[in-house]
Amino acid sequence: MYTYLKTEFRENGICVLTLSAPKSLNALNSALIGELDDFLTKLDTTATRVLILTGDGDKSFVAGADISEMANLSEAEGLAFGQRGAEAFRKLEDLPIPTIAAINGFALGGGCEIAMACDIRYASANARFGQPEVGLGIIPGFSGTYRLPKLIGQGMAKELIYSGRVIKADEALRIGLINRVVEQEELMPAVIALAEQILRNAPLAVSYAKECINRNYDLDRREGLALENELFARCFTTEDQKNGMQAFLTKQKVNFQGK
Ligand code: CO8
Repeated sequence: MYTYLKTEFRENGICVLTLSAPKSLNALNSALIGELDDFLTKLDTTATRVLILTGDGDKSFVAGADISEMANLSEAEGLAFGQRGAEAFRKLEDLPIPTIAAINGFALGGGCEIAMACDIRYASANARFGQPEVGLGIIPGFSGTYRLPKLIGQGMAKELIYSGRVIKADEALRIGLINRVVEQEELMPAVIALAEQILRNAPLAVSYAKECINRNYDLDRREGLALENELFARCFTTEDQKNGMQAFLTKQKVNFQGK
């Protein structure tokens, strides 16, 4: 159904979404971005409870936006291209389920930006990160100037964006851009293991926690604390809370239903 996306829906509620444009190291062309937007709009987040995003092959996660498509854009076309990507990434970030980027190689420019729109980032040891846009005469256009400083702080974000320096996975880990580094063959098993650990928890509680953290982008301290209070209280309307606490008190195992 899609040209640039491969989807694998597993029975346990994990979906692995692979971005696939192998001839350009999975660069984000506008058709791929359109497919991604369509996929995210239609994704059933009741059936799918964790989304894993990765790149095709063992060399590149996403090598950025497609430079051949951008080379001759006008200002209006640049605006439209940037908006399409940013909107798709915002949909990814706003999904009510956890998302994990399995970064299996280059994550440059738009590749680093799409990884940052995921909740959690695991990378293989061969992964490389950077925002090399200024070397092409542009700036990050898929929300990198917004998300990178939030993740790693302004000073480090400015250094990476102004210099365009490409960093290795161990440095990305050290500065907090990613959560974990493993060998390439261990990447998907490690990501799946994390997804399965998340799946053992109450789906609504996980979703409320994500909502609190994400909405803090837009809220001041008082509003952020009030939102947590509200969603914490809402947990007590769920069967999962009753079953989870009852199971603890009676030393039983719990099977959360997401209700
Ligand atoms: N776009 C298009 N094609 C690409 C891209 C890309 N981003 N990256 C790689 N390719 C292509 C190459 O042109 C090459 O094609 P061909 O075989 O036809 O010559 C093929 O993929 C393989 O690449 P290389 O031969 O270069 O492979 P290497 O192993 O030598 O190098 C690198 C790998 C280091 C990843 C190198 O390809 C590279 O530097 N790529 C570009 C990385 C980059 O600068 N990315 C940032 C792009 S800008 C961006 O993402 C901005 C996002 C916001 C846009 C908003 C727009 C308004």
